[in-house]
Amino acid sequence: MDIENLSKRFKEDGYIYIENFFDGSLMDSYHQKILSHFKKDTGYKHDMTFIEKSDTDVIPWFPQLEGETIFNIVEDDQRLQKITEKILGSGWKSLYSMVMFSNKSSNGQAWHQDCNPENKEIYNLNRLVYTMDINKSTGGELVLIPGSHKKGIIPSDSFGNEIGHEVVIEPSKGSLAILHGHLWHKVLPIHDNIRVSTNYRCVPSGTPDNITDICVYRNMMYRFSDEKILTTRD
Ligand SMILES: O=C(O)CCC(=O)C(=O)O
Ligand SMILES: [Fe+2]
Repeated sequence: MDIENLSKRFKEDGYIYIENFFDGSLMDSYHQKILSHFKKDTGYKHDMTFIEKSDTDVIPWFPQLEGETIFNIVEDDQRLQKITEKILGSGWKSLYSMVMFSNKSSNGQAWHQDCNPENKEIYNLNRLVYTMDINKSTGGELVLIPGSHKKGIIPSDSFGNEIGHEVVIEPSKGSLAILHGHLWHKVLPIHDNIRVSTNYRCVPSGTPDNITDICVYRNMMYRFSDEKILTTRD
């Protein structure tokens, strides 16, 4: 693993994507845990206004907070820690792991930034782990605009559909995607299977823990903690 090159690419593009990073049988164990959790609990955790306005169809689950220790294995992976340290510098810290579950035929996630890009130095990192193959036939591909983490707030709807050069990623089982929290990204609609991804979020030293409380969409800024639309954008 060429850490220098990976971190250079991250600085330029705002993301890195590596296939076959994690062991397939570990991914299978994760996937089984995730499926059995959501068999019991597929109720929505977000309120309906959010789902409608944000066009985001995701049910979160925080397995480590519920004592699912198998999810520590990715967290403790030395290679992952090395890349993270290279990108974020010393003193970075993990926030939590969050599984994101989407039902079949659901909308995916609209264009967004995970946190407010107002201050370039204050951001979170998404470390996404894929426990299943996601591709054109399953739907749910990850779409992003390379370099957009340096471009400030994502254009509002009135700007039109072309907001930059899109890269479509079809994450395979065992792959790792690392995304800067200011990167413009979305998840395409899901076809006839469920979709799962697991996000090990972390932050540079000195970043507030609630950094991702405010999410930026093309039509609004939204605060999760009190389910409030902070600004409507047109
Ligand atoms: O599930 C994915 O592929 C990306 C989800 C996402 O937008 C995020 O974790 O910030
Ligand atoms: Fe995101």
